[in-house]
Amino acid sequence: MHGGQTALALLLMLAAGTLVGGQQTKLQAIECPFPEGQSVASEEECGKYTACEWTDGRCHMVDNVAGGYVVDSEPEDTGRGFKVSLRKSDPSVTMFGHDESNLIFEVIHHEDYHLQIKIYSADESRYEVPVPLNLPESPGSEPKYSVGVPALGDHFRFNVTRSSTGNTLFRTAGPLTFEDQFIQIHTWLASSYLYGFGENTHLSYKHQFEPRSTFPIFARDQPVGTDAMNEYGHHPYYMVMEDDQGNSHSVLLYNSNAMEYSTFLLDDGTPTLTLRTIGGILDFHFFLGPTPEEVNVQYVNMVGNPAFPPYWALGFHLSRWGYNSTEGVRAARERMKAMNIPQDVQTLDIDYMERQRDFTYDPTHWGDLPALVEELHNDNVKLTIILDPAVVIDFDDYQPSIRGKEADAFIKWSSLSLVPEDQEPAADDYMVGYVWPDTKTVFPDFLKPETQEWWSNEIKLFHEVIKFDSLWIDMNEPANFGTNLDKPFNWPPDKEPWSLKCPDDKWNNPPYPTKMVRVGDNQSKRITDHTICMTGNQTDGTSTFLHYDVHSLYGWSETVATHKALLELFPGTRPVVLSRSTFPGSGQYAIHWLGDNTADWTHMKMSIVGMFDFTMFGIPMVGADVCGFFSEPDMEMCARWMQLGAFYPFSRNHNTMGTGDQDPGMWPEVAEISRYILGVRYRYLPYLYALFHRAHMHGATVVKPLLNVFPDDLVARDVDDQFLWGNGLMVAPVLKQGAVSRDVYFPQGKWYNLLEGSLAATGPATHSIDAPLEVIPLYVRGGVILPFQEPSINTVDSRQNPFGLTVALDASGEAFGEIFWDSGDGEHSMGESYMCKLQYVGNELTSFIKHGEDVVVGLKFEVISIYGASSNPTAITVNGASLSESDWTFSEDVEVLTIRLSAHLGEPLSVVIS
Ligand code: MIG
Repeated sequence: MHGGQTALALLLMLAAGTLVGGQQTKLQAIECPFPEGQSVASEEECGKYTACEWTDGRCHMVDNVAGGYVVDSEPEDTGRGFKVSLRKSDPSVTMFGHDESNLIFEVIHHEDYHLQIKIYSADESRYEVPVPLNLPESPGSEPKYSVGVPALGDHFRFNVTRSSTGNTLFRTAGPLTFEDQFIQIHTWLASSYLYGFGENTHLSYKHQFEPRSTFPIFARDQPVGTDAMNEYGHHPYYMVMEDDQGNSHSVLLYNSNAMEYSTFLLDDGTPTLTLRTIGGILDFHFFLGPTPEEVNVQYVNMVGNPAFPPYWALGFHLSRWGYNSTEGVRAARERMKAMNIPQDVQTLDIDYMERQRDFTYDPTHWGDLPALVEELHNDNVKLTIILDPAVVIDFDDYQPSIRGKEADAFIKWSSLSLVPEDQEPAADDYMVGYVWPDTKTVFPDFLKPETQEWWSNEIKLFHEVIKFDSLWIDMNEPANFGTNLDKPFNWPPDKEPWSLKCPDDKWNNPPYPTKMVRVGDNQSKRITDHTICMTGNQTDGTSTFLHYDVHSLYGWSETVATHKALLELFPGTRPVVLSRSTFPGSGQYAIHWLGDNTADWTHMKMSIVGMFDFTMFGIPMVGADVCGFFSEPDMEMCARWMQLGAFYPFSRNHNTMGTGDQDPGMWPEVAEISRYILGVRYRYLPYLYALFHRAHMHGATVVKPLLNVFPDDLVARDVDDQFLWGNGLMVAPVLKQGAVSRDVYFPQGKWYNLLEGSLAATGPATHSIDAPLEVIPLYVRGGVILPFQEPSINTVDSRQNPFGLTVALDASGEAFGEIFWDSGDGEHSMGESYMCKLQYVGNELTSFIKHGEDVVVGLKFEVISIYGASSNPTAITVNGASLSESDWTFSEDVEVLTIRLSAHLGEPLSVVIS
């Protein structure tokens, strides 16, 4: 803040006044949430809740005067913001009881574009998310916002306003509800351009408001589907584009309890959002951008910039569940090699394990696994293996569990009285469940330092047996089979039925279980379904947590532990941890796949939305199971999916057991298409790598929705069947069965066909584009220089190849780009990396080397293609020397000038065209 100014400068006193009758009528759309869902809505049901009112055939929340809080103090300057006390207006008005009578509303100023608002109990301390955030030590000096609250004695509401435009970013509607296990707040939204929240089964990137749409958030082993479901990760984070200019803000509700959000229109058409959580506090972070890209960067900087993937991880990954033997893997590898399809990573699923126990391999079908690993490594292919978190309760013979028990590494029942009578004595007071192995399991508490050490040690020991390069951590929601049911679906038939059964108490059966109990495969209709009981105790060594609160942090904590373990095992490298469950901050350590999809065209389309969502969440290294996990794709679908998947940042073909092989070598057509399109991917990996460098250093996005690059283009805001790599390469996959063309939207500017160089469109425009099976429409944007390298069968080889530049000129004949290069792995440092800026201005292409000439010794530019070149030059010089006419070709029909040269990357480049 300005010198001398107090933190109260952020405060805008709202005019006194309560809602008048007419306004309240409009708020009838603020529905009263029934634990069983709206299907039970009736006057009688409504009458059970004093916080609800039945009017005109609707059950809605009572108004703010009756149901909310009153401002109970003058604003107090905290130096970093201000706070006011709140008091519940009428203690008899409640949903489920246990209302907090006294709250604190606190505004904390962080950066000029970043403020935090907390609403918490004045009387008791409640759970707050223990995951660290990057917050500045001293605040910015010129906040771009103000926060409005009413004066002492008035009914509490608040709003957040963007100062430059007056746009209202947040403006509470109706009452705030703050009970022990039910917290609810509603806000008007600046527009219906709402994006984000997850991990959910979103059919479109932009959210729907009509009809009302409600999604739960809580980590859950829930495959992809088309209903509104909560899936593996927990990301209560959204963005709104406020106005036609593209001013945007985002909001994180930093809360890890089970929650849900609901989007709907008030009766007057105002887009509105309801947020409900069943624990913790309200802790909001607002980011004011103002562009969507800046919003993204600001958020990602706070939760932690994404990990920098090693170069090889950007290559193609091949995986399946059910190779069933080393021979199965060899057969797939042979198909890849026979067809010359690039591959950098081979992945093994749980079928490599003996009896599906971590840190073992099956001696019968996988007996020569160490030899297979050597074969892969000789081919420069890396190995990823899967680990599940749960370990068997065989405390006599299975060393990892024996050592785990010594370290006291597992989640315990929160009270001895909860330990089931039939629990094996050797399992002490650990919570026992059942997953893939044929005996019961316990669940490591990865929050605990001792558990992290134990895990790291097991990983180290197993690496002495199998020389894996990276780890895939699955089932970390955590998943448990058959919870609350008679027995798990895979329970050994010869054994007495058994399952983990959660007690009937307020944690395992909360009064408001959220919509999650009614969606997806939730057989017991409880929040504990398919996971462990909420009455588990966890600890980070300092505080004790109930699993109820930290459930959604399980995957995050396993990710942190696994990342640490890999760093200890491979010091100075960039660990690759592929995690199914994620939380804000996971992107610093994890890459992510979008879970169990189906070989289905709708799921193929949804994967683009999933990529956009995880870009927002700060986990840009993301992709879906190419060709689908469940069920079998036909040749056409797998070909189309390989084309799309070639542009997922994390590009992996994977499928479930019991289905046919679907690696790209399985169909001659798919093999040919894959060889070609992965060749295009490998060709432009230097560009993708530079984007990941920017993501890691600055929090920039890698895959971008069109709206990130063209925020004032209203059409672009709805486009989620096309995407960009950076701001330069646009991908428009075919997503419909039988289609041999598609409509492509070209935003403002010139767009060239990526590989042919011909002008495809001058936007904004929509064109129908031919796309027979072997074609995926790809474009480069005028104004951009894409570095490339000739492709090879893997990145070890391709990294040795000559470089080239795709120079796509904009309307003024200019283009810009950069190259980032280093060893492709290891701790990232300026000293050991090369960076050059490229520009094409006034018919001259110039490189400006920032650092690292030594890093690119031996690498040369050998070809430069200029798209949009107007005529055949009369002369070209490279670093002062004239080229002979045979060194370039100009194609008049497509206006492409191709120059062959030989110039070291380590020397400044100047190409003058006259
Ligand atoms: O319950 O390890 O999402 O990718 O192939 C299934 C077997 C367990 C779920 C993962 C999937 C993996 C599968 N796993």
